[in-house]
This record gives sequence, structure tokens and C-alpha cells, in this order.
Amino acid sequence: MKRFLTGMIVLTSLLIAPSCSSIPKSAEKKVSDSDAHNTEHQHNMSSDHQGHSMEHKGHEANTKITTQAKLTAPKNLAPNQPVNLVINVQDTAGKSIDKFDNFQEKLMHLIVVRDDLATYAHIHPIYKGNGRFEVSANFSSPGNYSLFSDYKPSGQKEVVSLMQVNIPGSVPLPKNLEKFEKTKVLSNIKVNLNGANKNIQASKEVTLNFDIEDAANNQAIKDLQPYLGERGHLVILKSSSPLAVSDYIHAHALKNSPDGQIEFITSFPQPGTYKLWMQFQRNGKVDTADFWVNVI
Ligand SMILES: [Cu+2]
Repeated sequence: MKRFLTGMIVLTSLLIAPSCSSIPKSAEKKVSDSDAHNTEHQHNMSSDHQGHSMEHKGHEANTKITTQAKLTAPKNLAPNQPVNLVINVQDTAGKSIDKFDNFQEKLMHLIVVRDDLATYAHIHPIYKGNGRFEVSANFSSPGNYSLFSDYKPSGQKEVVSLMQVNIPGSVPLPKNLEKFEKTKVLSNIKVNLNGANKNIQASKEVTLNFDIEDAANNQAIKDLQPYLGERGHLVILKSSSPLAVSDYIHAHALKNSPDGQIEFITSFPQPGTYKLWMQFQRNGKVDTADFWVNVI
């Protein structure tokens, strides 16, 4: 039942990405060897990722720095309550990495999704020194969760490490299949995703344009505020089982979009079904609009 006695762990990928489009270019993975309770997961992860590591190795033989993020969770995990998580960032020898650079106003961004991509949270662990980050997370239902931590060891490129948590209990049945709608209404705000009406092609640059409108009158909303220093943030995950670091894309908004629009240039590495979560801020409140897209 309690498969994750102390919670856990880890994969890592160094993203040798140009500063603003975090398309994973590397999938060099390391699996922590520190937790005997999780051999099954480790095995799954490492075998699944092997193909990717090999595929990408050539790009970065000279720049590769491998880090790992080790997750510690309480023994008794349950849904719908605060769970205090500790994330330790280490080099592959297990030595703490202790200096990090801020990016997008934080030292670490943590994206938490249930593995079926039904839930999403974007939270910011607090740095306690000596490689240790702490955050309180809330898992809304039982199931397997993937945690993508996004951070920059000082002077290095952005790194994404994947950790996993299992919340015991009966996993809820999926809701009605989510639809590929291109309009979402969030209380009084309407978000339209343009540019994804037809299937998107893998490995090609694509512009995703979101119109932000007042739901009452369809007028462009012109008083959006910067969120984490940018017009908006877009996290994209490819639906996969299990999820891998290479399924994660964090796209950064263009700087000079017209009022009422948030635009991103990104590319989807492989064909598949992807979920997009676009976050923006208005009146001090962050909203999240999610969309599914097909990539061929
Ligand atoms: Cu963040």
C-alpha cells in the first residue's frame, strides 16, 4: 500500500536551451540510487529513457553537467491536505549543489501534474541553503504524480529534474474525456487559443497566440499584469506513460504582443497529444487556461 515510504526521486536533464525556449534538448538521465523502496519505479524510468539519452548525447558532450533532484515526502501521504516536500539538488556523486541563479524571479519552479495530466500546479519551493528546497504541496486526489523541478545551478543552463510521488487511495475515474476546445472561460475571462485549429506539426516552430477577452463583451483585456516577470507562462506536457523530462516544455511569452494577447513561439518535439497550461495575471490573481492539442 504505502509504496513510497519516504517518497522519492529523480531524474535529471540539463537543458541546453537558448535562454528563452525551454525545449528539452537533452535527456541525459540519472536515477538516484539512494532509495531501495523504489526499485520498480527506477527501473521503469531508466529503461524508458534510454533511447532519449542516446539520441541526444552527441549535442552536448562538452557542456553536460548532470544534477539530480531528490525528493523526500512524509511517510503517510493523503490527498487534499498540505504535504511538506523537501527537494535536495545534488551532483551525481550526491554532493549538494548550493548556488542557484534566479530565473523568472524564482530559484526553482515546480510543476506538479497527476500523470494523466488532469491536475496542474505551479509552485515555488523556498531555498533553505545547501541544496535544500522546501514546499508545501496539495495533491487533490489519489494517484501517481510527476513533479518537474526547473532550476539553474549558478552559472549553468536551466535544468529540469523529474520526481514522482504516489498518493495512495482509489484513483478517481477519469472525467468525461476532455475536449480539444480552443476556448476556455475562467470566471469572467475568456481565453482563445489561436493557431492550433488544425493539427500542429512536430519539430516545427509554431506560434501559439492566446486572446484574453472579457467574457461578457468579448473585448480584449488590456490590463494584464506581468506574471513572474513575463506576459504569461506556458507549460506544455506530452501525454505519455510514464512521463519523462523530455515531455516537458516551458515556453516563454514574446515581449511585445498587442494588448489582450499573449504569444509564444515554441515547437513540439514529437507527434502526440499535448496539454497546455497558460498562466497569466490580472488584478493580482493568476489564472490558468488549459488546452489539449494534437501534434502530427
Ligand atoms: Cu514558476
